[in-house]
Amino acid sequence: MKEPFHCPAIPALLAAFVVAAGSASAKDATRPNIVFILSDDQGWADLSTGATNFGHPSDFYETPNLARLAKEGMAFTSAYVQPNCAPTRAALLSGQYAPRSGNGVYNVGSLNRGGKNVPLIGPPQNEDVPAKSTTVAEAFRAAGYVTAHFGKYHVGGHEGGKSTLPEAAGFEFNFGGGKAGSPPGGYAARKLDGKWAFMQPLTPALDAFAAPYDEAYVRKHGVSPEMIGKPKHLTDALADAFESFLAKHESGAEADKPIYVHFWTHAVHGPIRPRADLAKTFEERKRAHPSKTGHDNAKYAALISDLDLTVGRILRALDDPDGDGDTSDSIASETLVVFASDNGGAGGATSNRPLRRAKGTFYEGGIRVPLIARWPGAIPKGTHSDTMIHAVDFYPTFLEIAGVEPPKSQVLDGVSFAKVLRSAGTVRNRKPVFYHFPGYLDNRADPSSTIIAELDGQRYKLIYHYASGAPEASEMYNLSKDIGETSNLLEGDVSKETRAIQRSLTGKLHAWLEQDTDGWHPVYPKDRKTGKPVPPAHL
Ligand SMILES: [Ca+2]
Ligand SMILES: [Ca+2]
Repeated sequence: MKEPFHCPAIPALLAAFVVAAGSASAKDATRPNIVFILSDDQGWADLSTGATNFGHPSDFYETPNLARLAKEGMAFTSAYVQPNCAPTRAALLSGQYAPRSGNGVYNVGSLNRGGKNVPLIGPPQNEDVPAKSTTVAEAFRAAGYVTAHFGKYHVGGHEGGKSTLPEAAGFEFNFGGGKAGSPPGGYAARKLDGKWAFMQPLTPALDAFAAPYDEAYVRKHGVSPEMIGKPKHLTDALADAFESFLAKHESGAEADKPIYVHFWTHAVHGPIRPRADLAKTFEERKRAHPSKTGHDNAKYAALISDLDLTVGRILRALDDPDGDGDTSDSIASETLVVFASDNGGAGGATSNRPLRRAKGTFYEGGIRVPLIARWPGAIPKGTHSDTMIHAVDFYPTFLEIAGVEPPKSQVLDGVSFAKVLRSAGTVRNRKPVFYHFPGYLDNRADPSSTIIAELDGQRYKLIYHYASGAPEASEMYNLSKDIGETSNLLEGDVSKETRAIQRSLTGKLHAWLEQDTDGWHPVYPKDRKTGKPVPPAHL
Protein backbone atom coordinates (compact mmCIF):
# COMPACT_ATOMS: atom_id res chain seq x y z
CA MET A 1 0.00 0.00 0.00
CA LYS A 2 2.44 2.62 1.18
CA GLU A 3 4.85 3.28 -1.61
CA PRO A 4 7.90 5.29 -0.68
CA PHE A 5 7.73 8.86 -1.87
CA HIS A 6 9.74 8.78 -5.04
CA CYS A 7 10.61 12.39 -5.55
CA PRO A 8 14.21 12.82 -4.46
CA ALA A 9 13.98 16.58 -4.82
CA ILE A 10 12.17 17.39 -1.58
CA PRO A 11 14.84 17.08 1.06
CA ALA A 12 13.91 14.71 3.86
CA LEU A 13 14.93 17.43 6.28
CA LEU A 14 12.34 19.81 4.91
CA ALA A 15 9.64 17.15 5.07
CA ALA A 16 10.65 16.40 8.66
CA PHE A 17 10.54 20.09 9.53
CA VAL A 18 7.09 20.51 8.03
CA VAL A 19 5.77 17.52 9.94
CA ALA A 20 7.27 18.83 13.17
CA ALA A 21 5.83 22.30 12.58
CA GLY A 22 2.45 20.76 11.90
CA SER A 23 2.56 18.78 15.14
CA ALA A 24 3.65 21.74 17.22
CA SER A 25 1.05 24.21 16.07
CA ALA A 26 -1.70 21.69 15.43
CA LYS A 27 -3.81 22.91 12.55
CA ASP A 28 -3.27 26.48 11.63
CA ALA A 29 -4.40 28.77 8.89
CA THR A 30 -1.18 28.35 6.94
CA ARG A 31 -1.69 24.61 6.48
CA PRO A 32 -5.38 24.16 5.78
CA ASN A 33 -7.06 20.89 5.03
CA ILE A 34 -7.86 20.63 1.35
CA VAL A 35 -10.98 18.80 0.15
CA PHE A 36 -11.20 18.81 -3.65
CA ILE A 37 -14.63 17.65 -4.84
CA LEU A 38 -14.60 16.76 -8.54
CA SER A 39 -17.92 15.98 -10.15
CA ASP A 40 -17.90 13.86 -13.30
CA ASP A 41 -19.46 15.26 -16.50
CA GLN A 42 -21.40 18.00 -14.71
CA GLY A 43 -21.92 20.83 -17.18
CA TRP A 44 -21.36 24.57 -16.74
CA ALA A 45 -25.11 25.19 -16.45
CA ASP A 46 -25.90 22.05 -14.42
CA LEU A 47 -26.44 23.97 -11.18
CA SER A 48 -29.42 25.73 -9.66
CA THR A 49 -27.22 28.74 -8.94
CA GLY A 50 -26.09 31.22 -11.59
CA ALA A 51 -22.96 32.11 -9.63
CA THR A 52 -20.60 30.01 -11.74
CA ASN A 53 -22.20 30.57 -15.14
CA PHE A 54 -22.94 34.31 -15.56
CA GLY A 55 -26.49 33.90 -14.31
CA HIS A 56 -27.62 30.83 -16.25
CA PRO A 57 -28.95 28.58 -13.48
CA SER A 58 -30.89 25.48 -14.39
CA ASP A 59 -34.64 25.81 -13.82
CA PHE A 60 -34.88 22.05 -13.23
CA TYR A 61 -31.83 20.71 -11.38
CA GLU A 62 -31.53 21.26 -7.62
CA THR A 63 -28.12 22.09 -6.16
CA PRO A 64 -28.77 24.07 -2.95
CA ASN A 65 -25.53 22.88 -1.35
CA LEU A 66 -23.44 24.06 -4.28
CA ALA A 67 -25.35 27.34 -4.11
CA ARG A 68 -24.46 27.54 -0.40
CA LEU A 69 -20.81 26.82 -1.20
CA ALA A 70 -20.81 29.70 -3.72
CA LYS A 71 -22.46 32.04 -1.18
CA GLU A 72 -19.82 31.18 1.38
CA GLY A 73 -16.90 31.31 -1.04
CA MET A 74 -15.74 32.40 -4.49
CA ALA A 75 -17.38 31.33 -7.75
CA PHE A 76 -15.43 31.18 -11.01
CA THR A 77 -17.00 31.69 -14.43
CA SER A 78 -14.06 30.82 -16.72
CA ALA A 79 -12.61 27.59 -15.37
CA TYR A 80 -11.26 25.26 -18.06
CA VAL A 81 -10.46 21.57 -18.00
CA GLN A 82 -9.83 18.95 -20.68
CA PRO A 83 -12.84 17.81 -22.76
CA ASN A 84 -13.14 14.38 -21.16
CA CYS A 85 -12.45 12.41 -18.01
CA ALA A 86 -8.96 10.87 -17.92
CA PRO A 87 -7.07 13.83 -19.48
CA THR A 88 -8.49 16.25 -16.88
CA ARG A 89 -7.60 13.92 -14.02
CA ALA A 90 -4.09 13.47 -15.39
CA ALA A 91 -3.66 17.25 -15.66
CA LEU A 92 -4.90 17.76 -12.08
CA LEU A 93 -2.66 15.04 -10.63
CA SER A 94 0.50 15.91 -12.57
CA GLY A 95 0.07 19.66 -12.89
CA GLN A 96 1.17 19.21 -16.49
CA TYR A 97 -0.30 19.62 -19.92
CA ALA A 98 -0.71 16.39 -21.89
CA PRO A 99 2.45 16.80 -24.03
CA ARG A 100 4.74 16.76 -20.96
CA SER A 101 6.34 13.50 -19.86
CA GLY A 102 4.72 13.36 -16.41
CA ASN A 103 1.32 13.27 -18.11
CA GLY A 104 0.92 12.01 -21.71
CA VAL A 105 -2.84 11.39 -21.34
CA TYR A 106 -4.57 13.09 -24.29
CA ASN A 107 -7.82 11.18 -24.54
CA VAL A 108 -9.86 8.47 -22.86
CA GLY A 109 -8.76 5.12 -24.31
CA SER A 110 -6.79 6.03 -27.41
CA LEU A 111 -6.26 8.80 -29.93
CA ASN A 112 -7.83 6.75 -32.71
CA ARG A 113 -11.51 6.87 -31.93
CA GLY A 114 -12.54 8.30 -35.28
CA GLY A 115 -12.83 5.13 -37.35
CA LYS A 116 -10.70 4.15 -40.37
CA ASN A 117 -11.97 6.72 -42.84
CA VAL A 118 -10.32 9.73 -41.26
CA PRO A 119 -7.28 11.24 -43.01
CA LEU A 120 -4.85 11.18 -40.07
CA ILE A 121 -3.68 8.56 -37.57
CA GLY A 122 -3.32 9.51 -33.93
CA PRO A 123 -0.07 8.67 -32.09
CA PRO A 124 0.16 6.30 -29.11
CA GLN A 125 -0.52 7.86 -25.71
CA ASN A 126 -0.63 7.08 -21.98
CA GLU A 127 -3.79 6.07 -20.18
CA ASP A 128 -2.13 6.35 -16.76
CA VAL A 129 -0.29 9.18 -15.05
CA PRO A 130 3.22 7.67 -15.32
CA ALA A 131 4.63 6.30 -12.07
CA LYS A 132 7.66 8.62 -12.46
CA SER A 133 5.39 11.66 -12.21
CA THR A 134 5.26 13.37 -8.81
CA THR A 135 1.55 13.78 -8.23
CA VAL A 136 0.05 16.57 -6.16
CA ALA A 137 -0.92 13.93 -3.59
CA GLU A 138 2.71 12.80 -3.33
CA ALA A 139 3.80 16.40 -2.78
CA PHE A 140 1.26 16.83 0.02
CA ARG A 141 2.03 13.48 1.59
CA ALA A 142 5.75 14.32 1.65
CA ALA A 143 4.85 17.57 3.40
CA GLY A 144 3.12 15.74 6.23
CA TYR A 145 -0.47 15.73 5.04
CA VAL A 146 -2.72 12.69 5.39
CA THR A 147 -3.89 11.97 1.84
CA ALA A 148 -7.04 10.17 0.71
CA HIS A 149 -8.77 9.47 -2.58
CA PHE A 150 -12.51 8.80 -2.86
CA GLY A 151 -14.33 7.69 -6.00
CA LYS A 152 -13.35 7.68 -9.64
CA TYR A 153 -9.64 7.65 -10.49
CA HIS A 154 -9.38 6.37 -14.09
CA VAL A 155 -5.70 7.28 -14.69
CA GLY A 156 -4.02 4.24 -13.12
CA GLY A 157 -4.04 0.49 -13.60
CA HIS A 158 -3.76 0.45 -17.39
CA GLU A 159 -0.27 0.21 -18.92
CA GLY A 160 1.26 1.23 -15.58
CA GLY A 161 -0.46 -1.53 -13.60
CA LYS A 162 -0.43 -1.23 -9.82
CA SER A 163 2.41 1.30 -9.90
CA THR A 164 -0.07 3.93 -11.09
CA LEU A 165 -3.08 3.21 -8.88
CA PRO A 166 -3.99 5.75 -6.16
CA GLU A 167 -2.13 3.82 -3.40
CA ALA A 168 1.07 4.20 -5.42
CA ALA A 169 0.36 7.75 -6.53
CA GLY A 170 0.50 9.42 -3.12
CA PHE A 171 -2.81 8.43 -1.52
CA GLU A 172 -2.51 6.72 1.85
CA PHE A 173 -6.21 5.86 1.72
CA ASN A 174 -8.21 4.84 -1.34
CA PHE A 175 -11.98 4.45 -1.29
CA GLY A 176 -13.06 3.16 -4.69
CA GLY A 177 -10.40 4.54 -7.03
CA GLY A 178 -9.33 2.21 -9.83
CA LYS A 179 -8.80 2.07 -13.56
CA ALA A 180 -12.44 2.20 -14.65
CA GLY A 181 -14.01 5.33 -16.07
CA SER A 182 -17.46 4.28 -14.97
CA PRO A 183 -18.70 1.59 -12.59
CA PRO A 184 -20.74 -1.22 -14.14
CA GLY A 185 -23.81 -0.08 -12.20
CA GLY A 186 -24.77 2.66 -9.82
CA TYR A 187 -25.46 0.35 -6.86
CA ALA A 188 -23.94 -2.21 -4.57
CA ALA A 189 -24.87 -5.84 -5.21
CA ARG A 190 -24.84 -9.00 -3.12
CA LYS A 191 -22.00 -11.35 -3.96
CA LEU A 192 -22.15 -15.15 -3.97
CA ASP A 193 -20.78 -15.24 -0.42
CA GLY A 194 -23.68 -13.04 0.72
CA LYS A 195 -21.57 -9.91 1.25
CA TRP A 196 -22.58 -6.59 -0.28
CA ALA A 197 -20.02 -4.96 -2.56
CA PHE A 198 -19.66 -2.50 -5.37
CA MET A 199 -18.87 -4.26 -8.58
CA GLN A 200 -15.24 -4.54 -9.53
CA PRO A 201 -12.91 -2.84 -9.95
CA LEU A 202 -13.82 -0.73 -6.92
CA THR A 203 -11.95 -1.22 -3.63
CA PRO A 204 -12.72 -3.18 -0.44
CA ALA A 205 -12.40 0.08 1.54
CA LEU A 206 -15.52 1.37 -0.20
CA ASP A 207 -17.32 -1.96 0.09
CA ALA A 208 -17.45 -1.37 3.86
CA PHE A 209 -20.30 1.04 3.00
CA ALA A 210 -22.15 -1.23 0.58
CA ALA A 211 -24.87 -2.53 2.94
CA PRO A 212 -28.45 -1.61 1.91
CA TYR A 213 -30.26 1.42 3.31
CA ASP A 214 -31.75 0.80 6.76
CA GLU A 215 -34.04 2.77 9.01
CA ALA A 216 -31.32 4.60 10.93
CA TYR A 217 -29.62 5.59 7.67
CA VAL A 218 -32.67 7.04 5.95
CA ARG A 219 -33.61 8.97 9.11
CA LYS A 220 -30.12 10.39 9.54
CA HIS A 221 -29.63 11.42 5.92
CA GLY A 222 -33.14 12.42 4.91
CA VAL A 223 -33.52 9.55 2.44
CA SER A 224 -37.08 8.49 1.63
CA PRO A 225 -38.19 5.50 3.78
CA GLU A 226 -39.11 3.69 0.57
CA MET A 227 -35.35 3.08 0.15
CA ILE A 228 -35.09 0.90 3.28
CA GLY A 229 -33.75 -2.49 2.26
CA LYS A 230 -32.79 -1.30 -1.23
CA PRO A 231 -29.17 -1.52 -2.45
CA LYS A 232 -26.86 1.37 -1.56
CA HIS A 233 -26.15 3.91 -4.29
CA LEU A 234 -22.47 4.48 -5.01
CA THR A 235 -22.79 8.26 -4.55
CA ASP A 236 -24.17 7.81 -1.03
CA ALA A 237 -21.49 5.25 -0.16
CA LEU A 238 -18.81 7.78 -1.05
CA ALA A 239 -20.35 10.26 1.40
CA ASP A 240 -20.49 7.49 4.03
CA ALA A 241 -16.82 6.75 3.43
CA PHE A 242 -15.85 10.42 3.76
CA GLU A 243 -17.75 10.85 7.04
CA SER A 244 -16.17 7.71 8.44
CA PHE A 245 -12.67 8.70 7.30
CA LEU A 246 -12.99 12.19 8.76
CA ALA A 247 -14.39 11.00 12.12
CA LYS A 248 -11.56 8.48 12.43
CA HIS A 249 -8.91 10.98 11.41
CA GLU A 250 -10.08 13.68 13.82
CA SER A 251 -10.11 11.27 16.77
CA GLY A 252 -7.01 9.35 15.72
CA ALA A 253 -3.29 9.53 16.41
CA GLU A 254 -2.70 11.76 13.36
CA ALA A 255 -5.44 14.28 14.13
CA ASP A 256 -2.82 17.04 14.28
CA LYS A 257 -1.96 16.48 10.63
CA PRO A 258 -3.96 18.29 7.96
CA ILE A 259 -5.74 16.23 5.30
CA TYR A 260 -5.47 16.40 1.51
CA VAL A 261 -8.55 14.76 -0.03
CA HIS A 262 -9.71 14.11 -3.56
CA PHE A 263 -13.44 13.40 -3.47
CA TRP A 264 -13.94 12.56 -7.14
CA THR A 265 -17.48 11.32 -7.64
CA HIS A 266 -18.72 8.90 -10.29
CA ALA A 267 -21.86 11.02 -10.51
CA VAL A 268 -23.08 12.47 -12.80
CA HIS A 269 -21.40 10.29 -15.47
CA GLY A 270 -23.44 7.45 -16.97
CA PRO A 271 -24.85 4.91 -16.36
CA ILE A 272 -27.67 7.27 -15.41
CA ARG A 273 -29.09 5.06 -12.66
CA PRO A 274 -30.04 7.37 -9.79
CA ARG A 275 -31.57 6.64 -6.42
CA ALA A 276 -35.23 5.69 -7.02
CA ASP A 277 -36.70 8.17 -4.52
CA LEU A 278 -34.88 11.08 -6.13
CA ALA A 279 -35.84 9.94 -9.62
CA LYS A 280 -39.48 9.97 -8.57
CA THR A 281 -39.16 13.54 -7.27
CA PHE A 282 -37.85 14.77 -10.60
CA GLU A 283 -40.33 12.77 -12.69
CA GLU A 284 -43.06 14.62 -10.80
CA ARG A 285 -41.33 17.94 -11.25
CA LYS A 286 -40.96 17.33 -14.96
CA ARG A 287 -44.72 16.88 -15.27
CA ALA A 288 -45.52 19.90 -13.12
CA HIS A 289 -42.78 22.31 -14.27
CA PRO A 290 -41.22 21.41 -17.63
CA SER A 291 -37.76 22.94 -18.04
CA LYS A 292 -37.15 25.96 -20.23
CA THR A 293 -33.36 25.56 -19.94
CA GLY A 294 -33.23 22.31 -21.89
CA HIS A 295 -32.91 20.18 -18.76
CA ASP A 296 -35.59 17.53 -18.97
CA ASN A 297 -33.93 14.24 -18.03
CA ALA A 298 -35.42 13.40 -14.62
CA LYS A 299 -32.98 10.58 -13.93
CA TYR A 300 -29.98 12.80 -14.69
CA ALA A 301 -31.50 15.50 -12.46
CA ALA A 302 -31.74 12.88 -9.69
CA LEU A 303 -28.03 12.05 -10.07
CA ILE A 304 -27.18 15.75 -9.81
CA SER A 305 -29.38 16.04 -6.75
CA ASP A 306 -27.64 13.10 -5.06
CA LEU A 307 -24.26 14.62 -5.90
CA ASP A 308 -25.39 17.89 -4.32
CA LEU A 309 -26.71 16.10 -1.22
CA THR A 310 -23.29 14.49 -0.93
CA VAL A 311 -21.64 17.91 -1.06
CA GLY A 312 -23.99 18.93 1.77
CA ARG A 313 -22.92 15.91 3.79
CA ILE A 314 -19.25 16.80 3.31
CA LEU A 315 -19.89 20.36 4.51
CA ARG A 316 -21.81 19.07 7.54
CA ALA A 317 -19.06 16.60 8.34
CA LEU A 318 -16.53 19.44 8.33
CA ASP A 319 -18.83 21.36 10.71
CA ASP A 320 -19.17 18.37 13.03
CA PRO A 321 -16.56 15.69 12.32
CA ASP A 322 -17.63 13.32 15.09
CA GLY A 323 -21.28 13.70 14.13
CA ASP A 324 -22.56 14.21 17.70
CA GLY A 325 -24.50 17.36 16.86
CA ASP A 326 -22.06 19.62 18.72
CA THR A 327 -19.99 21.72 16.30
CA SER A 328 -17.26 22.70 18.76
CA ASP A 329 -15.06 20.25 16.84
CA SER A 330 -15.73 22.03 13.51
CA ILE A 331 -12.81 22.16 11.09
CA ALA A 332 -14.69 24.20 8.46
CA SER A 333 -12.64 27.35 9.01
CA GLU A 334 -9.37 25.49 8.53
CA THR A 335 -10.49 23.68 5.38
CA LEU A 336 -10.33 24.78 1.77
CA VAL A 337 -13.18 23.13 -0.11
CA VAL A 338 -12.98 23.23 -3.89
CA PHE A 339 -15.71 22.04 -6.22
CA ALA A 340 -15.26 21.56 -9.98
CA SER A 341 -16.27 19.22 -12.78
CA ASP A 342 -13.90 17.18 -14.97
CA ASN A 343 -15.44 18.18 -18.33
CA GLY A 344 -18.54 19.74 -19.83
CA GLY A 345 -21.98 18.20 -19.66
CA ALA A 346 -22.50 15.19 -21.95
CA GLY A 347 -24.61 15.70 -25.06
CA GLY A 348 -27.80 13.69 -24.74
CA ALA A 349 -27.79 13.92 -20.94
CA THR A 350 -27.98 17.69 -20.52
CA SER A 351 -27.77 21.05 -22.24
CA ASN A 352 -24.81 23.38 -21.75
CA ARG A 353 -26.63 26.39 -23.19
CA PRO A 354 -25.61 29.14 -23.73
CA LEU A 355 -22.32 27.34 -24.42
CA ARG A 356 -21.75 25.51 -27.70
CA ARG A 357 -21.69 21.71 -27.85
CA ALA A 358 -20.76 19.33 -25.03
CA LYS A 359 -18.28 16.92 -23.44
CA GLY A 360 -15.59 15.71 -25.83
CA THR A 361 -15.35 18.91 -27.86
CA PHE A 362 -13.03 21.90 -27.67
CA TYR A 363 -15.99 24.27 -27.81
CA GLU A 364 -16.90 25.92 -24.52
CA GLY A 365 -19.58 23.33 -23.75
CA GLY A 366 -16.85 20.70 -23.62
CA ILE A 367 -14.17 22.46 -21.58
CA ARG A 368 -15.71 25.23 -19.45
CA VAL A 369 -16.96 23.96 -16.09
CA PRO A 370 -18.32 25.20 -12.76
CA LEU A 371 -15.70 26.01 -10.11
CA ILE A 372 -16.26 27.13 -6.52
CA ALA A 373 -13.76 27.55 -3.67
CA ARG A 374 -14.64 28.06 -0.01
CA TRP A 375 -12.33 28.69 2.93
CA PRO A 376 -14.16 30.69 5.62
CA GLY A 377 -12.12 33.63 6.83
CA ALA A 378 -9.55 33.32 4.06
CA ILE A 379 -11.60 33.47 0.85
CA PRO A 380 -13.99 36.44 0.86
CA LYS A 381 -17.50 35.05 0.81
CA GLY A 382 -20.06 35.53 -1.94
CA THR A 383 -17.41 36.68 -4.40
CA HIS A 384 -16.83 36.00 -8.08
CA SER A 385 -13.84 35.85 -10.37
CA ASP A 386 -13.72 35.60 -14.15
CA THR A 387 -9.99 34.91 -14.29
CA MET A 388 -9.12 32.05 -16.61
CA ILE A 389 -8.23 28.88 -14.73
CA HIS A 390 -7.03 25.62 -16.26
CA ALA A 391 -6.87 22.16 -14.66
CA VAL A 392 -3.06 22.44 -14.47
CA ASP A 393 -3.43 25.46 -12.14
CA PHE A 394 -4.80 23.54 -9.15
CA TYR A 395 -1.52 21.80 -8.26
CA PRO A 396 0.55 25.01 -7.87
CA THR A 397 -2.40 26.79 -6.21
CA PHE A 398 -2.78 24.13 -3.53
CA LEU A 399 0.99 24.10 -2.93
CA GLU A 400 1.09 27.88 -2.51
CA ILE A 401 -1.88 27.94 -0.15
CA ALA A 402 -0.38 25.26 2.07
CA GLY A 403 3.19 26.57 1.83
CA VAL A 404 4.35 23.29 0.36
CA GLU A 405 7.51 23.48 -1.77
CA PRO A 406 7.01 22.45 -5.41
CA PRO A 407 8.85 19.18 -6.11
CA LYS A 408 11.96 20.08 -8.06
CA SER A 409 11.59 17.05 -10.33
CA GLN A 410 8.17 18.11 -11.57
CA VAL A 411 7.71 20.87 -14.14
CA LEU A 412 4.40 22.56 -13.32
CA ASP A 413 2.66 24.03 -16.37
CA GLY A 414 -0.03 25.86 -14.43
CA VAL A 415 -0.25 29.23 -12.74
CA SER A 416 -1.33 29.51 -9.11
CA PHE A 417 -4.56 31.41 -8.44
CA ALA A 418 -3.97 31.50 -4.67
CA LYS A 419 -3.81 35.31 -4.66
CA VAL A 420 -7.14 35.55 -6.44
CA LEU A 421 -8.66 33.31 -3.78
CA ARG A 422 -7.36 35.44 -0.93
CA SER A 423 -8.54 38.73 -2.30
CA ALA A 424 -11.69 39.35 -4.30
CA GLY A 425 -11.12 41.59 -7.27
CA THR A 426 -7.49 40.59 -7.75
CA VAL A 427 -6.74 40.90 -11.44
CA ARG A 428 -4.80 38.01 -12.84
CA ASN A 429 -3.74 38.29 -16.44
CA ARG A 430 -3.20 34.60 -16.91
CA LYS A 431 -1.02 33.54 -19.78
CA PRO A 432 -2.98 31.68 -22.46
CA VAL A 433 -4.68 28.35 -21.89
CA PHE A 434 -3.55 25.73 -24.42
CA TYR A 435 -4.75 22.40 -25.74
CA HIS A 436 -3.01 19.88 -27.97
CA PHE A 437 -5.09 16.96 -29.22
CA PRO A 438 -3.37 14.90 -31.94
CA GLY A 439 -6.18 12.39 -32.57
CA TYR A 440 -9.84 11.67 -32.88
CA LEU A 441 -12.79 11.32 -30.52
CA ASP A 442 -15.63 10.00 -32.72
CA ASN A 443 -17.38 12.97 -34.32
CA ARG A 444 -16.59 15.30 -31.41
CA ALA A 445 -12.90 16.07 -31.85
CA ASP A 446 -10.33 15.79 -34.66
CA PRO A 447 -6.57 16.45 -34.50
CA SER A 448 -6.28 20.06 -33.35
CA SER A 449 -4.43 22.53 -31.18
CA THR A 450 -6.23 25.31 -29.36
CA ILE A 451 -5.33 28.55 -27.63
CA ILE A 452 -7.52 30.77 -25.45
CA ALA A 453 -5.84 34.11 -24.88
CA GLU A 454 -6.55 37.67 -23.85
CA LEU A 455 -5.57 40.38 -26.34
CA ASP A 456 -6.36 44.05 -25.71
CA GLY A 457 -8.99 43.19 -23.15
CA GLN A 458 -10.79 40.69 -25.38
CA ARG A 459 -10.68 36.94 -24.90
CA TYR A 460 -10.21 34.89 -28.07
CA LYS A 461 -10.14 31.21 -28.88
CA LEU A 462 -8.37 29.79 -31.92
CA ILE A 463 -8.67 26.12 -32.95
CA TYR A 464 -6.18 24.87 -35.56
CA HIS A 465 -7.15 21.65 -37.38
CA TYR A 466 -4.26 19.44 -38.54
CA ALA A 467 -6.24 17.63 -41.26
CA SER A 468 -6.82 20.89 -43.14
CA GLY A 469 -3.10 21.75 -43.16
CA ALA A 470 -4.25 25.31 -43.72
CA PRO A 471 -3.95 27.85 -40.92
CA GLU A 472 -6.56 29.92 -42.76
CA ALA A 473 -9.03 27.10 -42.10
CA SER A 474 -8.72 27.52 -38.31
CA GLU A 475 -11.69 28.60 -36.24
CA MET A 476 -11.51 31.77 -34.18
CA TYR A 477 -14.06 33.21 -31.77
CA ASN A 478 -14.27 36.30 -29.58
CA LEU A 479 -15.40 34.73 -26.30
CA SER A 480 -15.87 38.12 -24.63
CA LYS A 481 -18.60 39.03 -27.14
CA ASP A 482 -19.71 35.60 -28.31
CA ILE A 483 -19.62 33.03 -25.51
CA GLY A 484 -21.76 30.70 -27.64
CA GLU A 485 -19.11 30.61 -30.41
CA THR A 486 -21.73 31.36 -33.05
CA SER A 487 -19.52 33.49 -35.29
CA ASN A 488 -16.24 32.10 -36.69
CA LEU A 489 -14.18 35.24 -37.29
CA LEU A 490 -12.14 33.47 -39.99
CA GLU A 491 -15.11 32.75 -42.24
CA GLY A 492 -15.95 34.94 -45.22
CA ASP A 493 -14.05 38.17 -45.80
CA VAL A 494 -11.41 38.45 -43.12
CA SER A 495 -10.17 41.93 -42.25
CA LYS A 496 -6.50 42.78 -41.81
CA GLU A 497 -7.15 43.38 -38.11
CA THR A 498 -8.71 39.93 -37.67
CA ARG A 499 -5.85 38.30 -39.58
CA ALA A 500 -3.41 40.07 -37.23
CA ILE A 501 -5.19 38.60 -34.21
CA GLN A 502 -5.06 35.18 -35.83
CA ARG A 503 -1.35 35.61 -36.53
CA SER A 504 -0.71 36.59 -32.94
CA LEU A 505 -2.64 33.62 -31.53
CA THR A 506 -1.07 31.18 -34.01
CA GLY A 507 2.39 32.47 -33.10
CA LYS A 508 1.75 31.92 -29.39
CA LEU A 509 0.34 28.46 -30.09
CA HIS A 510 3.42 27.47 -32.10
CA ALA A 511 5.74 28.86 -29.46
CA TRP A 512 3.95 26.72 -26.87
CA LEU A 513 4.04 23.58 -29.02
CA GLU A 514 7.67 24.09 -30.01
CA GLN A 515 9.03 25.08 -26.57
CA ASP A 516 12.32 23.52 -25.51
CA THR A 517 11.69 22.65 -21.87
CA ASP A 518 12.13 19.62 -19.63
CA GLY A 519 10.06 16.62 -20.63
CA TRP A 520 8.15 18.43 -23.37
CA HIS A 521 7.31 15.94 -26.14
CA PRO A 522 4.30 16.97 -28.18
CA VAL A 523 3.28 14.14 -30.48
CA TYR A 524 1.66 14.79 -33.85
CA PRO A 525 -0.76 12.80 -35.97
CA LYS A 526 0.48 10.98 -39.07
CA ASP A 527 -0.87 11.15 -42.57
CA ARG A 528 -2.74 7.89 -43.24
CA LYS A 529 -1.44 7.64 -46.82
CA THR A 530 2.20 8.71 -46.45
CA GLY A 531 2.79 7.73 -42.80
CA LYS A 532 4.55 11.06 -42.29
CA PRO A 533 4.00 13.17 -39.15
CA VAL A 534 1.84 16.24 -39.64
CA PRO A 535 3.20 19.14 -37.58
CA PRO A 536 1.27 22.42 -37.45
CA ALA A 537 1.49 24.54 -40.60
CA HIS A 538 2.72 28.09 -40.20
CA LEU A 539 0.61 31.02 -41.22
CA1 LIG B 1 -16.00 13.12 -17.10
CA1 LIG C 1 -19.08 17.29 17.13
